[in-house]
Order: sequence, then structure tokens, then C-alpha cells
Amino acid sequence: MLLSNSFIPVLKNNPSEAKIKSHQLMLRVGMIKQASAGIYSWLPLGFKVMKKIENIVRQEQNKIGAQEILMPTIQSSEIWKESGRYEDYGEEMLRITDRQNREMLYGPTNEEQVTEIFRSSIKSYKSLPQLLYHIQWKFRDEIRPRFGIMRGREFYMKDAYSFDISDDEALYSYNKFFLSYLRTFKKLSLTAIPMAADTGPIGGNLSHEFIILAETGESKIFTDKRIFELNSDDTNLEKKSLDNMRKKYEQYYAVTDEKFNKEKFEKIVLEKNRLITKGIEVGHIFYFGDKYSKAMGASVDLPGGKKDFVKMGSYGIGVSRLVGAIIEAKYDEKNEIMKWPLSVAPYDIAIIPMINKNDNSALDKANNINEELIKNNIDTIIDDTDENFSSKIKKMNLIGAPYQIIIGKKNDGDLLEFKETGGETQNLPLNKIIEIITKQKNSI
Ligand code: 5CA
Repeated sequence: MLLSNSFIPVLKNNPSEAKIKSHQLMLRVGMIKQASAGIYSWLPLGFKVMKKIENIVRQEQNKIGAQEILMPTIQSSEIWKESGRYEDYGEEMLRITDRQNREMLYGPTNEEQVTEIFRSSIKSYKSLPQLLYHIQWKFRDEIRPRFGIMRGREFYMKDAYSFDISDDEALYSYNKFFLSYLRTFKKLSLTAIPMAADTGPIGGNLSHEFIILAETGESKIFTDKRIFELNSDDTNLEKKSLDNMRKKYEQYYAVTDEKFNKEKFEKIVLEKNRLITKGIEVGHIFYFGDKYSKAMGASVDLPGGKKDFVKMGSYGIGVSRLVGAIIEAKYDEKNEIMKWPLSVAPYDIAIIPMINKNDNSALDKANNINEELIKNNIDTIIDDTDENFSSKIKKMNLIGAPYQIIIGKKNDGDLLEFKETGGETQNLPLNKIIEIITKQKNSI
């Protein structure tokens, strides 16, 4: 992609309305544009990153056998009246009346809609378990939308729902999502820690928030820091193995503030292991048994002939919030350098030629390199503008392709100035550069 043809409206300075670094960077490099309070348009750079995150989330959902569907954004109030949440949800729900005077709403979440779909088709335990998910826009009329897309009113969420025959089987589904979340966040190059959490308006009594550490996060956490040493790269989906995996995490005290108990914390966790800090909630999973299936009559025939209500859980990931969360984790604000993880980077590499008047040799060389990189499935952006060299570097450091090739004054040899964004320059031939990037991409 040529920078001169792209829609990447970069600002010279940080916009004053943005209070945290992810919001600053997203406005600065034109990833998003506010439409109204808490509602944003996604411009090419931001949209590209969000779509890559969405695809990683999707792949990991598919790996545990969840099936993708797409439910509408607008729902009927009828199903919410059945579950009893139409009144409970309060002012966060955006209520709409259609031309026939029917009460509709813009979905803040989809437990009711998916239970309605399930109950009309699945009648027997033989069809269980079912794991369904979709990736869709949600609307919550947050009283204080802030920090850009971090706490928006309209936001993009992956939400999944599980249906099982018994508590025991339902916990097996819960654990599958638990593992898939650890794997998803790892692929995004984030360390997200599961913390026992409150269930809020979703309901139920078992819940974990997946939190990444960040000073600007809105969640307060209390934890044994040894939990950060754990790693779950397992692909084993057997029940026993998943049970052990969750137990491994649950051996350490790790809770959000609603679940915090000072006495217990101080009794269980040695002082040297205590960590009280803040984080960003990027995912949240819930087990709530028959809360919705009972209220909405979603039951199945059991082996002996009796019927029972299905046991359900729901599992959310904030796909749009993750764009901001990755910036919070990776942006070096002081030096104004962003380096996106390769798995979600808007471009793999930036080519920055120093263009002199009356001399096209650097740009010609950039174009040749570009062709070769594209042939090797490497996604590029070339700064082909005639801006001065240092502003070009500054701009590319903000756009954040993880690698850069700089074509300076001396550009006649085979060796290229290559670096990881923000890192040390190395002089390497193009084929070596291609090899390095391809190897990295294949390891994702
Ligand atoms: N139905 C359940 C799980 S499917 C649910 O709605 N859970 S939730 O309320 O915790 O939301 C899931 C995820 O969406 C959160 O972990 C968070 O990452 C993201 N999220 C929630 N509210 C917002 C918001 N206002 N702006 C951006 N992301 C949000």
C-alpha cells in the first residue's frame, strides 16, 4: 500500500480530548473517528487491526467446536419480558419503538435471543452439547462512555453460549472456553489472567474475568502474583485435562474488587506474593445453569423419558476493546513508538525511502523491494511521500508495522537497513529479511 493513496489521517500532535494512550494513538493515526458520544467509525487502519483480532478469536472458538451464527442487533422486547430482564436492565438498554408500535431494543447481549433459537429446534439430550457464538455489535447506553472504544456505547463483541444436559457437562463447556480464552489472548501477544468475578446482570454464581494489567484499566484486582508464571498452551480438550488446567489457575488467589475479602487475601497470600493493581477486562465468562432456560422454557428430553431445563453459560470477548488493550500493553508513549504484534499488525513491514528531489532511485528501490515482499505474502506500506525523512520515521513509528526497511542516501548495495520497529538496525539482504518475517508469521 502506498501511503500517498491511503486513508490514514495522521495528526501532528496528541488530541487533547484523549486521556489514555490507546485513545490518543487511535485518534492520532486515524484508526477511529468519533460519530457521537461512545460511538465510532472505524477507519482503514483501525478496521484492519480489529478484523485481524476478530479472526484470531474466531479460529480459537472453532477449535473448541463452537459453531458460528449471526444474530441481529435489534431484538424484540418479548423475549426479554420472558426472562424478566426487560425491566431489570434499566437505562443501559436502548429501547426503540417500530412503526407498528412494537417495543424493540438494540441488543446489549444475547442470552435471550440464543435461548429462543435453541428452544425452537433442540428437543433431545442427544443433540447436546451445543456451543454457539457470534461476533456482533452491541449497544449499552453507558452513563459514562470514556477512553474511546475502551468503554463505548456501541462496541463489537464475540459472545458464545453453551447448552448442556447437566451441571457437570456444563462445567466441561465452561472449561473449554476458559482454555480457549488463554490461547486467544496469547495469540494476541497479551497476558490475560482469569480472575474470579461477580456475575452482575448476566446472573449465575461462577464467573471469571480475563484481565490484562494496565494502570489505566477500570478493574481493580487482588492477586497472588505467581499466577502470572502459569502458561496454558495445551490443546488437550479432554475433560480431566481441562479440569486440571482450571485448578492450576484456581490454586492462586485472584479476584476482582467485588469478590475481594481482605482477611482471606492476607491469610492465604504471603505478603511478598501480594499484588494489588488495575487491569483491563478483555473477556468475561459466566455459568448460570437454568436461569434463562427455565424462565424461557428451553428443555430437552432426558435418557429416562423425563424432561429438564438445559444448563447454560455465556462467554464474552470485547473484540473492539482489545484493539485499545493491545495499544495499552504495547505502545511506548514516551518515545512515540507502537509495535503491533505481528498477528494483528495493520501491515507487516514499513518501507521508508529517503526521497531526494530529482532522484527517484530510493523510491524505485522501495518499489522493487515491495514487489518482492508482496510475492512472499508480506503486507507492506511504503511512504512514497516527499515529506522530510524524520517526519516519515515518526509517522511510521506511530502506525506501528512491526518491521521497517529504511532506504537512506547510500542505497546501492544488496544490504538493507532493517529493524524491528523501535529496535536496533541490522544490515541484511532482502532474502534474509523475507525469511525472518515468514518464519515469524508461520509461528503464529
Ligand atoms: N453475555 C455476556 C458474555 S457473552 C456479557 O455480555 N458479558 S460482559 O458484559 O462482560 O461483556 C463481555 C465483554 O465485552 C467484556 O469482557 C468487555 O471486554 C466487553 N465490553 C463490555 N462492555 C463494553 C463497553 N462498554 N465497551 C467496550 N467493550 C465492552
